[in-house]
Amino acid sequence: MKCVTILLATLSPLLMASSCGSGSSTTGGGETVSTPSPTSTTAGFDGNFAVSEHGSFDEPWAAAFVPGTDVIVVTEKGGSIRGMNTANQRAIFFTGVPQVDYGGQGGLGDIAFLPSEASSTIDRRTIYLSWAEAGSGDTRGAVVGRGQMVCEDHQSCEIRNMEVIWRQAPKTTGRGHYSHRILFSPDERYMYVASGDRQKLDPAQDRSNTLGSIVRLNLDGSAAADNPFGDEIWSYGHRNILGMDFDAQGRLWDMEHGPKGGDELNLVKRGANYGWPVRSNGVHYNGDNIPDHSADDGFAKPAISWTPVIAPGNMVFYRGSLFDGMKGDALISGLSSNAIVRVAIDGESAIEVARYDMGKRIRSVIEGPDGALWVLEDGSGGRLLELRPQ
Ligand SMILES: [Ca+2]
Ligand SMILES: [Ca+2]
Repeated sequence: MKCVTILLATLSPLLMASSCGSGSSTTGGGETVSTPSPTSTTAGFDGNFAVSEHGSFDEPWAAAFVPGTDVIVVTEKGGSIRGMNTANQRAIFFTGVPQVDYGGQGGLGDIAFLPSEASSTIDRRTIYLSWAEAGSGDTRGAVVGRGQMVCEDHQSCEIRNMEVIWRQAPKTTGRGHYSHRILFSPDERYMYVASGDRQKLDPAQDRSNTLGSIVRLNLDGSAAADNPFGDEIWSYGHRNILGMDFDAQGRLWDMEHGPKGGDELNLVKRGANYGWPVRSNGVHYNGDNIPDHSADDGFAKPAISWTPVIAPGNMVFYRGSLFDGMKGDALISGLSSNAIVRVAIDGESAIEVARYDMGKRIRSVIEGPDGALWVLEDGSGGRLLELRPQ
């Protein structure tokens, strides 16, 4: 296919891209039928990646590949789900998405599938979703639901029997800091759910609620039997956790928003208290001081923190080998930083080793089946990008 080089001025005046356009064929009746094909670029993002564009979404929030397949599924904050078979670019439409409380930072959130259900077709899978649920009065809170995804013809999928199996408690006013990230343990015995502080601060130090904590649950949403405090809580003193992943050693890490400054990457340990809102390497938005983490403050300290903030959208450890030397590094999507931030881990410490300027707020970065990176821009019209080595 002949590609035409164009200048994508909206991304960066220096970003040269080539548009391969759509292929076309002529039917027997003489009409031209377009077949979708991604737009490819020959260079981009500081020359680090070959970039292909796969359409745009309405406020995309999270993405996941259906295990064992080339199908990527994307949640949109307003309460819809759209998929695409990355092998042939075919769109997959979803019905049966639960009603969500949309507004502020809330709406439809995370999506997760069980790796143990991997198979070559997507016919029927367990699907986990998180979303903001309205409560009584002017309150709301995050929930996690579990249902079945039934795909009859590989072009449309229905979510059936979606049942709420966990609720953040208590529901509160406001529409911020839900967190509601879902992560299965590597052995798939447990489900970790990030429960943000709902912008209420002090509840993060109060273990009588689940705000500002990471909870560890069985796959049916009940509290795991051997949690440190005999309830759902695994760790606490968190603020707004938007990234969680296990590293190759099976250690849990979280990436959370600080206030004005003080974004944190934490190695998450059983029963540990991460200090919010007593300690933060940032300050309150009004400039009021918050003492920084210190060696003797009694709280678990971040492996690395950022001021100014990167404003994480999510975080994954790179497991593949497509990108030379990247295996084991954490990749963090950056909202206000318009970047993908790459962090190397050394024992229990971490260091930023690269920052890839993407020119837009980046909501999510995940790894595809063959090690390519799949990136969602933030907001209305946020594009799905596929990044490969140059
Ligand atoms: Ca902290
Ligand atoms: Ca501080």
